[in-house]
Amino acid sequence: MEIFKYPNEEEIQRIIRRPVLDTAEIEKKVEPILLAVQKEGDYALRRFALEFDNVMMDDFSVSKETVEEAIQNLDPALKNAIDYAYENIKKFHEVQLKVEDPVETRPGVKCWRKSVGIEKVGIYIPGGTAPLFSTVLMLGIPAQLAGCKEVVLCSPASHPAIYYCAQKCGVTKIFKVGGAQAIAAMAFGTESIPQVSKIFGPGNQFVTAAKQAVTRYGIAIDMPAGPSEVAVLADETANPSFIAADLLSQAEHGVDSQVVLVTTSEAILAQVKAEVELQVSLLPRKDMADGALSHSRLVVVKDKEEAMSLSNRYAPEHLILAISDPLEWADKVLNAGSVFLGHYTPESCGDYASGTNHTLPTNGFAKAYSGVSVDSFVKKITFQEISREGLENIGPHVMQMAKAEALEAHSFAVQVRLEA
Ligand code: HSO
Ligand code: ZN
Repeated sequence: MEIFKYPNEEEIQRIIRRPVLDTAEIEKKVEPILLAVQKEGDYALRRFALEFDNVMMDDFSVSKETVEEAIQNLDPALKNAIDYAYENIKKFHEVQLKVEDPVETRPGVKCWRKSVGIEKVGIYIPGGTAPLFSTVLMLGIPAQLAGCKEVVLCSPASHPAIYYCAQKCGVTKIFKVGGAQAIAAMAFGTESIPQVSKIFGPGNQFVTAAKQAVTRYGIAIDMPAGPSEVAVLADETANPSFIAADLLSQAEHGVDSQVVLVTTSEAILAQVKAEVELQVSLLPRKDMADGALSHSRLVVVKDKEEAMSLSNRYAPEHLILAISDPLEWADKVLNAGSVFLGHYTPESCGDYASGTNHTLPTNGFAKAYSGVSVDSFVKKITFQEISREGLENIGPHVMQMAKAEALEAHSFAVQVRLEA
């Protein structure tokens, strides 16, 4: 953990800097995978399964029976926790469905906007060391609420909880395919995997590069992904062991996780450091957390104003305000994916069950991007209806502007009607 005391501008620049990854090598490896899947479909998927994972795959689709059987074996206590989380996430996201009223901008000129679910979407859930079934809820629930007709899930993992969450969210098809080839399959479609219009979900660098690459083919993605991040802003009222646990809960995601403490108290900084060292030794994912901690930053600044300014410049994916007056400072948050207020609001609750979405902008993208919501699964289509009277009101203005842009046909489209 690197410690900064009352950093100057140059040091602040260093604190807020994200690691710059050289993605050229990865992109070079991903490109032929995309092309192969585009050209050869399922055959390429089988070839890659054999080549990368040493498995012969006949059928990638996970049958309803397999899903049912896996769910039968799911621990009832876990099932219950998932049900509880599902309800909260659904409750929170349902509000996002609100319908806008039509607006009559001028008499006889009526405009309105309607959300329409993206018909076909894809969700990718990585395999690896942690089966992120919670991400199935975070993507599946807004897709379900948005009314997406086809929700395809690709994952190399076959954890029963993934299947249970998929079933609850009404995922329409599940495939046991992973990596860049899974992204390619959903982007181009294969004999067995339907083509989708937008792809969501986390993944390793290959998956991320593949998602980025398929945007060139007109496929949308949720957002540019980077390593997970948390910034904790703490005053002297903070509890060092709570904060240490919060920092570690992000650090355990992976060695590249970004973990930052900004505090107004030198004592808190020292206590958090000691607590982190103690708690990390007890973690099963100690190695991963240690890796993340090796580039983590503990910063002490003069006051909360400075702390907030630093946080806004950093634009963290998650921001925890471990301070006595969090609500007063909440309004001063300008850049963050999701904010956790007070001493009893650990990030883990947002990660799993409080209701908010955990798919959030990283890498400073919180300056301009929002986390996933129902909005991410819809298009907003505008409509307008103009009456004869409306056209008499608006028409002359349109003609004036069209002529000034030297677009006579635009002008004539109004004129021909007014003269009719
Ligand atoms: N903290 C992660 C989400 C997650 N945590 C899933 C646990 N499971 C997003 O940054
Ligand atoms: Zn997490």
